[in-house]
Amino acid sequence: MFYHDQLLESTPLPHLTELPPLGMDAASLARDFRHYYTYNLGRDRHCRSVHYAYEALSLALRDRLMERWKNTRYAYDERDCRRGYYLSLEFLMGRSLGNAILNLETHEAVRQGLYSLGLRLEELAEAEHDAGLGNGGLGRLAACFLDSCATLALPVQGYGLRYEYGMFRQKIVDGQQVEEPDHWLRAGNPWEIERPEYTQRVPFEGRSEFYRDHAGETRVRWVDSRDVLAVPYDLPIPGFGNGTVNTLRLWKAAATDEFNLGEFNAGLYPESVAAKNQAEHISMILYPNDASENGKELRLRQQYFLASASLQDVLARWGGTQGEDFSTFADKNVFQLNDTHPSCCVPELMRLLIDQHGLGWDEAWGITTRTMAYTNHTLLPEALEKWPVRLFQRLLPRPLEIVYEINARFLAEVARHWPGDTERQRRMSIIEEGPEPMVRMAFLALVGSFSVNGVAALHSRLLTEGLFRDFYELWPAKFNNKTNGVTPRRWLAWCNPALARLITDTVGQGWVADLPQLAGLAPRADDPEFRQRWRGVKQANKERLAALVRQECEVEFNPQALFDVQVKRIHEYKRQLLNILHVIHLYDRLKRGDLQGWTDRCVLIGGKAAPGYFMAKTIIKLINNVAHVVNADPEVGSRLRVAFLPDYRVSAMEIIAPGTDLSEQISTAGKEASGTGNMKFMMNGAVTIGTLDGANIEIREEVGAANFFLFGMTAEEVEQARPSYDPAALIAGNEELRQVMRLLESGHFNQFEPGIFDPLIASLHSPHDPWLTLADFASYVEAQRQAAQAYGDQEHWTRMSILNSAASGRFSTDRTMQEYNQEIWHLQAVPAEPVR
Ligand code: 26W
Repeated sequence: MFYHDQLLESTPLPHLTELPPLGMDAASLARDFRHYYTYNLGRDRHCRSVHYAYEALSLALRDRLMERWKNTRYAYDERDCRRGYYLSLEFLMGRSLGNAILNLETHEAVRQGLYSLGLRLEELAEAEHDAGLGNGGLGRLAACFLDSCATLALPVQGYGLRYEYGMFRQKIVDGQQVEEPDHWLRAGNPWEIERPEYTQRVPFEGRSEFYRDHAGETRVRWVDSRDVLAVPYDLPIPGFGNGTVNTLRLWKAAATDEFNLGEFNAGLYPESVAAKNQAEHISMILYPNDASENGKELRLRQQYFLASASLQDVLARWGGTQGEDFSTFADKNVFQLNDTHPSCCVPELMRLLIDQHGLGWDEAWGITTRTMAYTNHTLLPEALEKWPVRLFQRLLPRPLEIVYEINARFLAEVARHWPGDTERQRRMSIIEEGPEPMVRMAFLALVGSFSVNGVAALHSRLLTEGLFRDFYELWPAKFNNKTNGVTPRRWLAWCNPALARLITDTVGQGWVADLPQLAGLAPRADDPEFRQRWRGVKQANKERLAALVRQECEVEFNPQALFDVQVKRIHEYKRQLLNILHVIHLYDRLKRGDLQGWTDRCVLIGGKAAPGYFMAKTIIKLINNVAHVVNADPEVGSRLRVAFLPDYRVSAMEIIAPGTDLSEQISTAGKEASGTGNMKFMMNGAVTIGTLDGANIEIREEVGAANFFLFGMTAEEVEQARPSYDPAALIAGNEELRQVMRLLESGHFNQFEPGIFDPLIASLHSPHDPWLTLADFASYVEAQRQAAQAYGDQEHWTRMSILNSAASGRFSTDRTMQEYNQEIWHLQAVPAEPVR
């Protein structure tokens, strides 16, 4: 018998009775800490590594989560409730320790318990490695969603991949990005629980064949496949102060035993090890591409692996209680697809229901299209996933047959709706024809789902007008908007304790789970004494940020200056280049002695470039070179400082957002689906300088135009301007821009590296620049001038800062999740039995 089968043999333990609840007081926590430190980790007072102290505390807290986790599961099982599943190739969880402490509401007890042992929580928390299992916004959104679902006691489970290597670590060497592998599991992960007894088997390759079943029916089976095992690792997802602990289940790929044995028996030892390696590669690395799809075979393997393992897991649980009766399956389950990445779920659920469970096509299709819902996160054409049919055929022969059948039936519907419109059929086909036919994953997700949503109002509207227009005409009721949010637990209560305290002193503590209560701060914006306290908190947070910049960048930021921050993935559409052009303009002003209305400013830019994205890497190099020149210039002094923060990640943002004055959200209108960093900054009292793009529009509506620095063209204006975009004329017509371009082109920032910025310069000059960078330069500089002036009046600025926090209530993922639930999922909240 094989290892995993053995684990499935069930041996119930009827005599295993409940244990008494664990103490939440400082003494109990300290006792358990010592227990783990001494017996489990085998360390003593001579051990110098803070890591083990972090681990001991994590294990002690995990025990507390475990009790609640079990109660939550019991509550869901007893109620036999309808459940939701959030499927995502990315979960950017960051650190778990602080989150557990906050959501268990045990901060004070932990602090005291550690104090009795001579330890400081901050130091221990710093020892935790970020779980960087995501690229950027889409992955972090998934993490915030899980936090909110648990807080709302919604029975939602996450499904993802347990990448051995997460998002690469970014080093800056000579101003350039260098990537290093992020072996985040090296020191072990106290938050995960391996559950090999729920291992699933995922087929690849082989072929499909017809056969006759016992009843004489013709059926299809997938044969000669090379299977890979999916081993689940569960992470606890605690709700805030409500006793709920949900699950994030991450799959690790493992070779099957047979696979190994077959090769071993043939005497092919090295080959068998190689085969094992190949299987295990599937969950080895996170693809570090944000918004550009690169068509790698391994990526499709990852996607199918997640889809198949997760669906089999859900079906296995279903079978455990309902047997082969699927009549109520769609009433009890709903799957939310995080972008197209898990959209193999559509053909895979069909395959499992038809081939494995004997359902007919129509019944299976009814179930699939009543359980799948799809969220789109981008309009950029280069980010839309398409897989070559040939690759699909080789890797996933049986799912491809099902895709063909789905498409044939779908195109028949299109033909009925628009008789004779073959052009429309061609446009809408799931299979894109051409020399290399492709599977269009977005269309597959669209056809297979009952709900399709964008992530901000503008984005959702643009989807129905552009990319998905035909589908919108066919099925208008499928389309809806769900504006993103962020969790106020991590992004305010945890990361900004001083502000959290001030807010709680002012409006009470209810805001942590009901963010609109922050509106109670607004009247206090007119109170000078309150403004002073608010400013004091911001000042202390700026000092904390300045310390980070000093340590990571060796640049000195003066906390009296305006902290102007842009942190996000580096991409041309996000226009970090526009930001740096403004910095060059400020530098030019200082050199010319133009100090009229000057405000001292510290500019911080951070973010990772996809390793293969040459332009993004060149932008990083330019930022670093400009920083170098500006910071070294004695004529500039402390009036202007520029730094590029290496290795931007979740835990860095926890220091950055609280210490920021001005939040840069400057994408070309119509390109940023939503943005979520914009919301974190707003919550922490930063004022936004931004375009009418993504959720910026809604942020400005909430806070009012007077408390937002708006600039640039609208999405409509961008599309209108495109054909006649004339950068040469813009440069000729603007003395400040001319001067900036002159400095850049003179090689002032690359004296010993001739020509390195030519590609950036050329893109700025190109009438075909897709991001119309120079079109918004003049209005950007004007908005920046207004921001500088506003900052000069500290009372006025503080008022704006307070009003931004006060108006951020809508941007909690609690609201977002309530909307998903009311309009898409229709789940009942199921509170867990409290532990006492
Ligand atoms: C296939 C490779 C790939 C990888 C990532 C394609 C596309 C992506 C996404 C564009 C990544 C992403 O993070 N999108 C962001 O999603 C956020 C959450 O909805 C939004 O706030 C951002 O605007 C959007 O860029």
